[in-house]
Amino acid sequence: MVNMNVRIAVIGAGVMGADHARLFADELPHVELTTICDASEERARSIAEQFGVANVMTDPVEAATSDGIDAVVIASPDETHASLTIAALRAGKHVLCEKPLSQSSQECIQVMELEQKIGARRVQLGFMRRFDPSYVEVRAQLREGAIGKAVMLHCFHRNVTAPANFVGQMAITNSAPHEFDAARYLLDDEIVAISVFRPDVATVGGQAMPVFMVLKTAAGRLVNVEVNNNAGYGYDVRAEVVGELGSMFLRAPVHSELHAHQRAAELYPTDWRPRFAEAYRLQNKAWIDSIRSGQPPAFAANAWDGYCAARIAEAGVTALNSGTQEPIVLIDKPAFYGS
Ligand code: ISE
Repeated sequence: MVNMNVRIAVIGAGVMGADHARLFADELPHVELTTICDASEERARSIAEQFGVANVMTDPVEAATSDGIDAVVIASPDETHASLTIAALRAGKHVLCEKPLSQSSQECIQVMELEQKIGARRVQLGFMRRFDPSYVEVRAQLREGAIGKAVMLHCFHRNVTAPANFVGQMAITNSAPHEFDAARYLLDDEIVAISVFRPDVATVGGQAMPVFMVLKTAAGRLVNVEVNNNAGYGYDVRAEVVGELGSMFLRAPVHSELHAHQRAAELYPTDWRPRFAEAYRLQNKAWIDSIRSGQPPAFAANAWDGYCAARIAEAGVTALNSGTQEPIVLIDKPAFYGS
């Protein structure tokens, strides 16, 4: 479909669904945003009106399989991602699925099996950080040997407040998968074990208390990940890779600096959209380009990456409950997903 517009349905009209709709309607060429679907017709209609979209639907399976679309963005609640991906694949659609692909690695295997049966890579996963200029640059520098062999990675991931539906383990199953994928992507290494700790003194956050994870990689690197969904002060994601010859920090874009009352300050966004605005734009552009060209984007996350993140999260939940280090055993990587 090299010369054609890609006809898209967005499923889920929450924060991310609305942002995807905006990107496809206002920022990206070669797209026809035809449908917005949400369980709440009112919410779907409001996004559709905002971006001039013709169809409003409330049944996600109908939206994912409808004749009038080529591709579907799945931004509905986490537990619906895999089944909607499967429905869309069976109907011959391309899929951009928000993370996680599933909270069950078994379901990710079902998606991979179906994709292999179809014989074409049709699923891109919304690990948008792979497109973020800071992650791209750090990865490139690492590969060029700028800091020698990478031995440790420190990550932290903070939200202002956890959404009301957040329970304790969602720090691991919903937020941390970004870190799991970023670690695999930056280090080019698989995660083989995880331990999860919680600070006993923390009192803010109720069920959604901070978690502190230590991951081991196949090559013997160490990665620590703090997820704190009630940090209060702003959306703040950072990382430092420590190599044998130096270290590299990821940097968030800074657009201004406030000077007042004898202080200088940088402003924090209230959620991830401003921090990763360029990453989302580049991710969605790469997805459209890949559908039009028939070539999967070079470093986008695929169903295998979704499976790996789900396995790590599953092991993380077990480790949280057991208090012991949990091994992460993966199935053999299908040749279909490259080496
Ligand atoms: C949310 O679902 C996201 O995907 C954000 O990128 C992440 O930072 C946040 O922690 C998640 O809850």
